[in-house]
Amino acid sequence: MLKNPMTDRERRLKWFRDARFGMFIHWGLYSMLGRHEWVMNRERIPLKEYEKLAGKWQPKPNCMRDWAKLAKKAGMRYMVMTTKHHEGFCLFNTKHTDYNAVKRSPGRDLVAEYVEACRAEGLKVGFYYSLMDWHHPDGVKCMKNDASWARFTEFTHGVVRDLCTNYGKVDIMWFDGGWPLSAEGWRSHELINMILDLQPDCIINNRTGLEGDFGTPENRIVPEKTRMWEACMTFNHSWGYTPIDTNYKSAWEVISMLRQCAAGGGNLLLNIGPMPDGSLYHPCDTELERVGRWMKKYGKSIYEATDPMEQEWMITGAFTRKGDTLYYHCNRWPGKELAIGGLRCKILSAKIMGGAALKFTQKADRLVIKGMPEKAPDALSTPIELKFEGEPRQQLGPGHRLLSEA
Ligand code: H79
Repeated sequence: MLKNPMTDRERRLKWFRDARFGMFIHWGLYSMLGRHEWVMNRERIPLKEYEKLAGKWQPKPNCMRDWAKLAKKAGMRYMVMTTKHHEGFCLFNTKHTDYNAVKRSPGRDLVAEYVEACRAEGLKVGFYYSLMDWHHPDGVKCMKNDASWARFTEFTHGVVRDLCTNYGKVDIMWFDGGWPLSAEGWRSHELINMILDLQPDCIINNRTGLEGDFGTPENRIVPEKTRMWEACMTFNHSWGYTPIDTNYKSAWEVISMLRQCAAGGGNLLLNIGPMPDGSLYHPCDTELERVGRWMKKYGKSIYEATDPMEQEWMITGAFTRKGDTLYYHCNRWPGKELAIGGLRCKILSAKIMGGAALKFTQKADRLVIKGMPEKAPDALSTPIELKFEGEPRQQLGPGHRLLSEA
């Protein structure tokens, strides 16, 4: 049995529910190869050859400060960094394996530097940890051999204990790679009890084989209705640094993802795979700065507007809601007039968020906002704030979708 009941879960989740936006960092030996974090597996690189990378990594000292500064600027409120990905290389010191950044290269505790950088910017600290391990001699054998299994789970629990003991407060433990064991195999109940003993405020994701504190849809934004969730999304299509994968998301798309997450009451954990030396790269840096400038102006319509409401798909935008207020995030500006169908509640006022009042007509289920500027005040998305008499609802026509799926 877990020591902490649901009520405690809500207490621990409180900051996370309000945080909305976080930075995911995938950084490890694979960053040096630049062909996706699965490169060792996909290219079947022999372990002995791959291990050589562990002697060659020389990131710039404290490069994480730039990540944390960018995260802060973008309006993010927490970070999650790979302390160990599937490759098995630990970015921190631990007595349980010398395949780590302190005992090999760069001879520094990269997790300690990361934690310091997060704290300096006032960001919450998340640790990603891959249970799956392609380096540990028992990482695969543990499936079939009891002695192997015993060693590997001891190793896993020992390393997680180190992470939860040596770096002060840890706000999120983000597990991944449950293969090849089950919750029982990983002794996940015990693992979670240990984490909460050491870190009573920590939240833990749902990838230990147990339900955890929040869901983690990966590379898709699918809200969960009965609990907190966080969509993790890539900037291109890789998590680790992969410069040959150049199809980057734009600020426009990031803002659209943020709106979808907010509308469904969840968070967006947006990934960057820094370069091997720790540098951020183009265009992630500039796109995130654009997102940050937008969030400064319009953040309230994202951070605070997470009340559920069903809505229809529209080409001109989509809603977030806070009580009696709707924010229509207009990301394809229609020109001087904007028409929205299906809103049955009486509208009291309309304005461009932070700007001038707008005129409107409302006849039955057709609302037409008038006198808008010809060009979008903000091409990334201009939220139009609509106040209603009571809680607004949109009556759905055929082909409707949930607000959160729109
Ligand atoms: O850390 C990131 C991924 O490496 C990890 N989770 C995120 C957060 C992840 N591990 N497994 N998976 C995701 C699902 C497996 C996907 C696969 Fe593939 C499809 C493995 C092989 C084919 C993606 C595409 C990875 C390699 C090629």
